[in-house]
Amino acid sequence: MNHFVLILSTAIMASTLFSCQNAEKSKKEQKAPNILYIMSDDHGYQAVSAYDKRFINTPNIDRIAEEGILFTNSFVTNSICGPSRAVMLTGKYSHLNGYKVNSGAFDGLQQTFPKLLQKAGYQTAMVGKWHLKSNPTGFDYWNILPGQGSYYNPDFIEMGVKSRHEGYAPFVTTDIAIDWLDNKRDKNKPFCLLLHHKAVHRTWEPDSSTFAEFSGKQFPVPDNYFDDYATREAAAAQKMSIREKDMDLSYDLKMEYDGVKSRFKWYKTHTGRMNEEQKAVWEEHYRAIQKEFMDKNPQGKDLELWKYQRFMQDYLACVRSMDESIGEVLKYLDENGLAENTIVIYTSDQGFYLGEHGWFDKRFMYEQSMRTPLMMRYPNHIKAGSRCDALVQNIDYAPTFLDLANVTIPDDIQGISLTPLWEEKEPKWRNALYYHYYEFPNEHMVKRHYGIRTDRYKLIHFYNDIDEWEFFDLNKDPEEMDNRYQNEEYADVVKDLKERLLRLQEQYKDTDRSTY
Ligand code: SGN
Ligand code: CA
Repeated sequence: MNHFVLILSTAIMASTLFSCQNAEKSKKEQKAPNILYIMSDDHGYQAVSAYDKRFINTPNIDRIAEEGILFTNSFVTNSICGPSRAVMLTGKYSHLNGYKVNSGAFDGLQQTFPKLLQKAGYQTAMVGKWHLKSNPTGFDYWNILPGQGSYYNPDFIEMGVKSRHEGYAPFVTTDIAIDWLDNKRDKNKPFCLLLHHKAVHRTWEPDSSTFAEFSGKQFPVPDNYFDDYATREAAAAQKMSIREKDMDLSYDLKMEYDGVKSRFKWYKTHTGRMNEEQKAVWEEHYRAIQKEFMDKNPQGKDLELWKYQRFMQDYLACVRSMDESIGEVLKYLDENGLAENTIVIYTSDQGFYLGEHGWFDKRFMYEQSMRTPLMMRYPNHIKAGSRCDALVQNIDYAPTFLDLANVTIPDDIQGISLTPLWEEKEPKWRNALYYHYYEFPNEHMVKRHYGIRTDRYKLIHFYNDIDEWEFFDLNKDPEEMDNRYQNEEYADVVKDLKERLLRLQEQYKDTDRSTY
């Protein structure tokens, strides 16, 4: 019935044409599709094997891309948790949806895509990490983790009622989602389910099923791990270094037994919610690592490298469990005849540094945190194995979901539907992205900044207690080590980018200079 012409998307310089493939079925002919929107927390694309095979194999997440489309240039507008979630719900930048930093409460009275889908006859549900303080609105069912949530035996708040769930967060979250799909929804209506994981957020407490795989495993160290931040004043001022005390031996890396008593204070942070059996397995695992650490007693650079490996082991172990839990929900769709008419999306609330520039965490407009994984599967509509290089951003998710559900996209939504990227041969597309980060002064001390990114260049202005411009030629300097803002050779390019940046600020209505 359906056949497709696959044209791999290619970013054409000086042009805005992208094409990923053609689809034949018109939206009108379709039965309203279900939407399963899976999102993790802090999952950098470097730890998704569909993007990068150096660190971990993630077969279940990759399956979504293999059977659908992988977006190779996917970005956020403000690389921090709550704000990113608010952008995704509203399709609007932080200055318009009102949620600029991780504090205060999201204004749940405003328009969101779940509300619009609900109005159009969808059953809507939100399960897992929410992190927006106010109670979810626009959902027929919600069952959320309080705040950041816990890895072990997490509490969940089901429609206002809190209870403890035995088990490990990714699996518990998936079980709750499957229970809603199986038993709680109205099966006569299409559904939109937001399945949002707490994993893989700090402080990376792995499930014991992963201990064997990651114990002592060594990973390639990024070339710029020992970055000295020359030419980048704001980068030098951050407090998110693995090498420095920002990454703590006990709090983050769990070295807190025998002989390191002063650090013992964090033991409860990790084990406080565990039952006796979980605690015993955990202690056995970390005591052995600590013994080896104390015998070796690494110092200086050796210690900085040891910290990188220790961090990666726990971070990737959390990725492993989350990937497995995603396999479970995909299997549920397969086994219940839901795979074909359900659009599955995988993304993260933002990217994450895995040692690049010596860092963990996110926030900066540099590549590892401005980017976020994005893939979608929609059998019979998106051809398996498609890739798309167009510049896409998390403001685009809301209009995409509405479009796929054949619901009118309100004019005040700032993003654009991604559907032309696989439905049209030569869709017109944007050629630059706008970014604005606000959370300063705060933990990790990343200064406020805004900027523009094109397919080749990036221009950033750090402001507030600093006035620094940074400019990068991503073709020549993909690691963003060399701020060429003062370089005469690029004077015209910088001038042009500054004009385009102003135009983007006007287009996105971020023009109130009293706020930045
Ligand atoms: C916590 C973390 C930070 C992290 C923020 C924001 N510290 O405060 O490292 O940057 O969350 O993360 S922790 O000690 O509590 O782990 S976000 O993804 O929720 O925005
Ligand atoms: Ca996050």
